[in-house]
Amino acid sequence: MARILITSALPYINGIKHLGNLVGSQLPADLYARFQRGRGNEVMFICATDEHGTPAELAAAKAGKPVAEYCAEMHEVQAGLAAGYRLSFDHFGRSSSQRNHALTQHFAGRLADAGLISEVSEKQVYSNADGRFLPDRYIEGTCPNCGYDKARGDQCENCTKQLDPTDLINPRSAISGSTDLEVRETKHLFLRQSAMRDELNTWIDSKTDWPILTTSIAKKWLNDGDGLQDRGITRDLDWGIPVKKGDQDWPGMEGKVFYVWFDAPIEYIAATAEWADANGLDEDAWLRWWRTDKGADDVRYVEFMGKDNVPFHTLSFPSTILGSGEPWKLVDYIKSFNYLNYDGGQFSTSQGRGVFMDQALSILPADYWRWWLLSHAPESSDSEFTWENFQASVNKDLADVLGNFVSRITKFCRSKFGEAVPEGTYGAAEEALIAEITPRIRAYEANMEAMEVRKSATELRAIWVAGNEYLQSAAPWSTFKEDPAKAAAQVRLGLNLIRLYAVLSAPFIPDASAVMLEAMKTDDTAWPDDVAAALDVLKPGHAFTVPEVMFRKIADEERADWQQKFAGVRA
Ligand code: B3M
Ligand code: ZN
Repeated sequence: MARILITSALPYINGIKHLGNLVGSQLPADLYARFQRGRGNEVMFICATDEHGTPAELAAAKAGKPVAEYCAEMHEVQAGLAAGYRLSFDHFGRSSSQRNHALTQHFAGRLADAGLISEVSEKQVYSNADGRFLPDRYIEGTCPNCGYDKARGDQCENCTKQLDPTDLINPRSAISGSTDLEVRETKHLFLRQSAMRDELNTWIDSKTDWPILTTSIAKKWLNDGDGLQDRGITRDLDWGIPVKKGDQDWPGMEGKVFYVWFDAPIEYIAATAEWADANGLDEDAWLRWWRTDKGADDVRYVEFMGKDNVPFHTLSFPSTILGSGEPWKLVDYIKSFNYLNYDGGQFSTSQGRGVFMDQALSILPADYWRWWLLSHAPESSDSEFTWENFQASVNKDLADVLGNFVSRITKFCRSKFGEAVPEGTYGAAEEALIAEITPRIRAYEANMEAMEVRKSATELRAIWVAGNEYLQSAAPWSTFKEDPAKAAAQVRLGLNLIRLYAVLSAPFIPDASAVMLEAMKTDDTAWPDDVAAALDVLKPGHAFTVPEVMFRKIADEERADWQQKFAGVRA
């Protein structure tokens, strides 16, 4: 039995996420976690809300709530939606937890003791009207390069020129619009990543099984231009983890907090400690997942994220881990995703464009979305959500193939043999089907193990289709007239196929899998290492029930209605 640690990129606390966010990390991570549990491996599946940084403060201000209260409420909203999509985290933590405070301050202390922290004085823009320092992206003004009047302090989105806030003409606060700004001296801590360049290069070079997309991004940041830069890890914000060296104050850092990207990846570890706390377990229960001197040396650690998060996970977070000088687990494999686009444009949380996690669940159950998103995951390139494609895929794969198969087999058996598996000896046609799906099941396993999401969906769909085609050609309703015994064998195979489909399909469509197991009145979910044996689990006489229709079809009218309803910007 293997031990597999899985983390998904932490969704920012502000706002309900759209389907593009969901398929870009949490959902494929859940697919992999469910598969590995189904194979009998020990899994620790971790995620959390990413609760610090300016976006959290601004969202709370917009909601007219104290930021701590806003984050607590939004954490519950996001946890509820995760449950709605059956995301089977072992723990869904909070980066504002006391565990993360302590661990982040611990790592900062270790990095300081290792001489990897420098103190840098820098000029920052202070807004008197807002009573706060403004991060670069919250300063707007006219671009000196192209004259665009909504250029931001870090970049002009019109001509893409990299900017400093002091480059902007007529700068103003993006929060209040106030021009009452002044440049103030402030001191911040920098992580001396430049000192770790060789160590990071050696570590990245050791990752020979990583996708090219992942290693090329890492190597670019490591070696292009001036190479890996030192990075600010503190901010002048009120909401965040206070800057401390372990449990000691950090002279000169009073009133400052750690930068959100410094503390967020550490929450992967802290959330595992939160899991132990929530389950009344001791420190070793979580350390055995994260410390190679406490039993984590046999753990395989896999991270799931969008490609824009790759630099932080291949450079910044490993810098923190390696720089600490302590034997914390480093990631073994990173699965990163491109973007899901929406009906010819972009999904956008800030602009409220696309279908959001709560809206999707309000029109159809989780399995419909899980199946479509995973079978169209933006793996090697961006992919496109269109309502037509969604309707066609759901109606065909789920309703016409899988749902129809389950319904026809169970209803026909009930009509001729009652609600129990009939006697029957498999013949050539049944052996042929077993021979056809066996290599497909092995290919399905291999693709799931390799986190090839779309290829896995293709194999699973083909296994459903093979059963349907067998049913079509066997036609037990016709066979029954001449040879009821042969029809009985055909139906026994069909009922056993339903159980097998439940086991194989569970990572993709867990609710439908549960319905099929319930109908087959079995809790035998052993993985089909031996396919023939797997198709003989439900013995003659085993009772079953006919399930309700598992998947309804999407009608053209409702698809058109949804297309219209979600065309614009979310209110
Ligand atoms: N919340 C960025 C994002 O949602 C950030 C991920 C943190 S993972 C430690 O894209
Ligand atoms: Zn410009």
